[in-house]
Amino acid sequence: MNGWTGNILRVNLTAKTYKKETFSEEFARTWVGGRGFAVKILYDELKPGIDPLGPENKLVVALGPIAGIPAPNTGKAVVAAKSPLTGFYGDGNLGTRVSEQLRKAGYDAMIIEGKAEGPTMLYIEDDKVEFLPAGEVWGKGTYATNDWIYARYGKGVGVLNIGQGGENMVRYAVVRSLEGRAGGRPGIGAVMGSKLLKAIVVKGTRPIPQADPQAMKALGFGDLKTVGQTDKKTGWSIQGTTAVLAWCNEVAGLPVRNFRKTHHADAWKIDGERLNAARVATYGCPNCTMKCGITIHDREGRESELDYENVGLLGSNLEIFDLDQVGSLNYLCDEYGIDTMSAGCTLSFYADAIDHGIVAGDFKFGDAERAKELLGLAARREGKLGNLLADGSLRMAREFGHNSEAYAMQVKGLDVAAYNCKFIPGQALAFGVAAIGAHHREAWIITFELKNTTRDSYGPEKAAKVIELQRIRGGMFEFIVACRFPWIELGWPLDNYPKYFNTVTGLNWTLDDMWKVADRIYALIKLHYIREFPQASRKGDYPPAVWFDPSNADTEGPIAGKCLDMDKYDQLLQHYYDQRGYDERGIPTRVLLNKLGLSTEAAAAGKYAKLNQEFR
Ligand code: PTT
Ligand code: SF4
Repeated sequence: MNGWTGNILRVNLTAKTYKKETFSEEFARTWVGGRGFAVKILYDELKPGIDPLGPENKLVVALGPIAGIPAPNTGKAVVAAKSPLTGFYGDGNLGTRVSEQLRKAGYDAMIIEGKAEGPTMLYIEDDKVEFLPAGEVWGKGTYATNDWIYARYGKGVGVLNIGQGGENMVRYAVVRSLEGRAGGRPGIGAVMGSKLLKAIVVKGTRPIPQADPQAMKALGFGDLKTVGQTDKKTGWSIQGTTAVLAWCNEVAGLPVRNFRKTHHADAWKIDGERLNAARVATYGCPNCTMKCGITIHDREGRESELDYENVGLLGSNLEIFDLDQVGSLNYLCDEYGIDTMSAGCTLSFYADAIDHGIVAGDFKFGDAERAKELLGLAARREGKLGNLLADGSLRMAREFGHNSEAYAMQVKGLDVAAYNCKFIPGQALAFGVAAIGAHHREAWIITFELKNTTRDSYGPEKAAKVIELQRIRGGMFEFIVACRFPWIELGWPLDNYPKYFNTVTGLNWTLDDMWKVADRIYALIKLHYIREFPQASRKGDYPPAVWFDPSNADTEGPIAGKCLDMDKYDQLLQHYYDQRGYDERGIPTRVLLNKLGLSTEAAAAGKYAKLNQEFR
């Protein structure tokens, strides 16, 4: 089977066993890889209602047909499991050498089951799998763990590891890799921790099967060069993702003070220009010629890599405008292995709740030193406060009561990315209907919306754009598995991706074929959600209530007096459902599921509780 190794590695930590399983060509063409493989495997193999932090949950690491191939930005992998934060399918995409090494070892994915007896590191080299003790680094952060691994195996191996956050099952713990990469925002690191799995190390020595390796080599290396030259011409990686901060501030789309405000006079102190001026090094994922990881020295003199989401949610949203202090908070999140975005939203929610007199506490917006202590409490689950913080903003709000859930900035339990949608309806919809909760990965419509449409329109064109972007960003890039930045930041044509795909697989797919797979994946993630939450209604597809609250509107600036309109959002959501072929509750119809080849799943979905009577 060209383009795929045709194998999945299944490891059972309880029994210390492993086996190589094969998959069919039909499975490969239906789900392709990455997110597609992960959602299908988890949907089929997890019983509904299982504890995400129990041994029944499974961790999937999945790659796609172009992952690890020398071609633009293919050094990525998808990590997935049932999420301890949201309670249904969750995943993330991170830069790692695992992409190339696992495929060279002969696998397109691995499934990790059960729970180890004690802290464990998995070492995979081609057909061999070793279960090694990791007690020496249990309790240590991700940097020390990485160093420990490199000292044993050298820097060429693929590594996925967790810090104290994962070990202590912080619900938003991430998986770390390389020096500055992290992924799996919905708590995939906590799932690793629940299995006492400290690290996975992979080394492969075989060629990745390809239909036309010579053609791919010429195409891939040529395009890597062109992407690098284009990046130099545009200068995108000078500021990387943080270039967007100044713009968000200008258009009143920046999160400030738990998203209460949309811009701030001091935002320039933490923008991309300042970051570039403070740069001490540049890092990137494998197979990338537009490396965007910018590090600075934090307040304590450590190297910390900052992206926009980190600066927006640990900086402006906490009203911390000292770049080196934002660097410190970011460093701690990386060291503990917890998601900077949910950590930022959880801390800002806590400060907001104190500010509103809902709870007593000593944390105020702008207090970077206390924020550092709180991150430590969360990562160690220390005391009542540490445990509350470790469970994330939604659970904290439910504990605090007093309608504070309205300003816990999350959708389906996953905290929103750093775009303040107080008056940006299309991006608010993108958060509302993102497959795994409020992740900007799924549809980043904000620039299109503010540059090409009327800001206060809730028309069908915005729903159409969200679907288009979901197919590309949450779909194609997540199942062929490659970084989307060449396309989004440098305008690298999308047509190149079917070209890479066809060259390695020998197939003849168009972008339309890609969209069909994307729609299938979205429908199955939705079924996973509905299976876990049978009472779910369209209300689950709403962004945080505070964005609809006129009393929360800005009092000055470009959107003074404005906020989202509930009735109009409802219409926009209906446009989205209509265009997707979902019913008015946001459930894919039986007709659509049959069309997507999901009739077996449709039949099974009909069994679940309320769906039984109402599924159409
Ligand atoms: C991603 C999310 C992001 S998205 C950021 S910054 W971004 C945060 N990074 C964190 C971090 O760092 N440390 C930490 N402890 N927590 C962090 N949480 C946040 O995690 C990421 C880049 C970026 S930087 C983005 S947008 C793009 N994301 C891609 C994607 O999702 N898919 C894809 N095919 N290509 C992408 N390219 C870009 O990759 P999650 P990374 Mg991450 C340190 O995974 O769970 O989706 O969360 O992957 O390798 O670090 O690269 O302004
Ligand atoms: Fe990684 Fe950035 Fe390169 Fe994408 S552009 S592959 S995130 S270094």
